[in-house]
Amino acid sequence: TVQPTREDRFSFGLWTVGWQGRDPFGDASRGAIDPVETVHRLSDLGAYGVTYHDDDLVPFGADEAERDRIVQGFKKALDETGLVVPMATTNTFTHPVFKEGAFTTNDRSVRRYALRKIMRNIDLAAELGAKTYVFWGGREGSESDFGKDIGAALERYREGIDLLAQYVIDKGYGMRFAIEPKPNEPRGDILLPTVGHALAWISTLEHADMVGVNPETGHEQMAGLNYTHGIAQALWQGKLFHIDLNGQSGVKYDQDFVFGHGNVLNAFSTVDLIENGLPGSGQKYDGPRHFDYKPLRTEDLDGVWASAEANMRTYLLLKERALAFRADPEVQEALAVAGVADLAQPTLSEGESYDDLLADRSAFEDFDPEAAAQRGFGMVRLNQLAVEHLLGAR
Ligand code: 3MF
Ligand code: MG
Ligand code: MG
Ligand code: MG
Repeated sequence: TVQPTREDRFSFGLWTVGWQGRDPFGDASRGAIDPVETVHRLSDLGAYGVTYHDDDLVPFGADEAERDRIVQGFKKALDETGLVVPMATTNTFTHPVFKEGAFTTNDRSVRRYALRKIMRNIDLAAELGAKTYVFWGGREGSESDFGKDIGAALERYREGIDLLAQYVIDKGYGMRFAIEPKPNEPRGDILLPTVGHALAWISTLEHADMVGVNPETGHEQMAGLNYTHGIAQALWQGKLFHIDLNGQSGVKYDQDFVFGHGNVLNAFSTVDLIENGLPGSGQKYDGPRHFDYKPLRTEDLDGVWASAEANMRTYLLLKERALAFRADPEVQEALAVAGVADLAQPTLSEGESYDDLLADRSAFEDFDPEAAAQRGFGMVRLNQLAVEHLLGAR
């Protein structure tokens, strides 16, 4: 069935359906949507969660009384619908104060202001029950290789995230952090541009254990990378804390299409990985299926809600196909021919040392590389079976 339910754990950012279509060349093509309406509409469509940036919910610069009024209204909508807030994040990119960065701007006073803005929203996120706090450093970067000391920037990023992690620990909020990599846009180059860069940097943190990643489909594909591989590595390292699903068509601007509208074969392997996990280690992602997309600028408000539904339908259709693919005996046979499960077997036997390997003549002296090179792995057939399942031909 392609009817989304709460058990599917689909979530959307307020900023996704709320995008008014403003782009670098054009004005807004739609009006604003009240977050309270978004909560109700998402609930009606079968989503289970809603996420937000501080400024999506409470406009930047609103006074305390206004903030309080908006938050109470939002909470009431959550209570009425049963929608949850699994994740929250901070806008440290829209206001021009952040034009040179937030955690990593050369201006120390802005770095201090950014930390305060984030701490303020972390308090609210805790109150709303968010378990994951995302950091997308859209303005952390540069257009000039001479205008930024990259080492110092990475230090300041580390200082900031470690400080916030300590804050969350001291407050007992029980939250985890997820860094969202992106190669570029809006900055010419953004720091922590890919999942790999982020994972390497996270390992230097004082509170590395509570920091993972939030990979976005389009962001990895903008760098020409394989999203499924990226989330697989994060999962394998125990760092896949959250995901941003959407569509992207190759190395271009950040398209934020509906999930699957773009590289649909990679979307298929993404859903296969999320739903079936890593077969070798049994590791499986168990967080929200979060969509970070933008309804096309061509759509009216009805089109906005139809596009939200499209993300969930595509996901559920791909899930159906992924289960059928795995259950198909011909696929299982093709997987065996390819030797996919064999890779889970360690290269050395239990207790075997490198001395044993050196003594094993069958591994080298008597090994016939020419004969081994004759093997066909049948990867094209396997891929074709995937395509045929994807197209509903099997
Ligand atoms: C930008 C993004 C961001 C992040 C968000 C945190 C505005 O390309 O993807 O959305 O996802 O800031 O979740
Ligand atoms: Mg994005
Ligand atoms: Mg994107
Ligand atoms: Mg995103």
